[in-house]
Amino acid sequence: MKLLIATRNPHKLTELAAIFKIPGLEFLNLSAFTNMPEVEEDGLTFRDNAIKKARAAALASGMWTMADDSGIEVLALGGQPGVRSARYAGEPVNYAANNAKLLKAMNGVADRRARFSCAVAICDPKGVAEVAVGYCHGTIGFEERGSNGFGYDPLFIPSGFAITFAEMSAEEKNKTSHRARALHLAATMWKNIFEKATDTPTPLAS
Ligand code: ITT
Repeated sequence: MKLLIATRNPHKLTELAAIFKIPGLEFLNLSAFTNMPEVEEDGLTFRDNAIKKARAAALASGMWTMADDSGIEVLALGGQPGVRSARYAGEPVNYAANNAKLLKAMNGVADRRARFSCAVAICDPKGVAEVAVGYCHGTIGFEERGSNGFGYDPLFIPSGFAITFAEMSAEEKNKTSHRARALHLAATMWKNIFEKATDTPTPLAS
C-alpha cells in the first residue's frame, strides 16, 4: 500500500519516514506529482492546518495522504509563535531570523516554558481525515546551541534533558519529539483505518 507524505519540508520528511515505519507501507512524496495545489496555512490550529494540507494533496492525487502541521508555543508569549512558527519573522521562511526574533522576544523573560506541538492528519482519497496530536514540553534556551535538526531545535531544551534538540542525534530526538508522539498515535490510527478498509463483511444469509 502507498501513502503520500504531503510536506515540502525535507527535514520533516526524513523524521516522518524514520518514525512511521509500517511493514508493507511505501511512501511517496510531493515531488512525484506536478499538479499539487499550494495550500494556504490559515487555520487557527495545527489540527486544522494538518487536515487542510492532507486533504488538498489527497484530493489532487487520489491517494491516501499524511500531512504534518507543527510549531512551537511559548507560554510567556501567550502561545506565540504557534501556528505562525514557520513565518514568525516573515516571508520567506528563515530559521535563523525566526530564532533571532524568538530570542529577542524572550530577552529578560525568566519563565522560559514552551512546547512543541505536532498534528498529523491522515486523509483518504475522498477527503475524509483523522488527526493525531503530540506534544513535547521543555524550555527556551538563552542562546542557540547545536547544529542538528532544523527550525527552533537549537533553542529548545526538552524537559528532562540539559541539551537542545539540535545537540541530540536524530535517533534521540525521534524518541521524545512532538512529531514522534503524534506519529505513534497516527500509527495506531492507521492500523484501525486499514483494518476497517480491508474488512470483508460477512455475507448475509439469504
Ligand atoms: P510543510 O507545511 O510543507 O509540511 P513547513 O516547514 O512549512 O512544511 P509547518 O507549516 O508545519 O511546516 O511549519 C513548521 C514550523 O515549525 C517549521 O518551519 C519550524 O520552524 C517549526 N518546527 C516544527 N517542528 C519542528 C521541529 O521538530 N524542530 C524544530 N522546529 C520545528
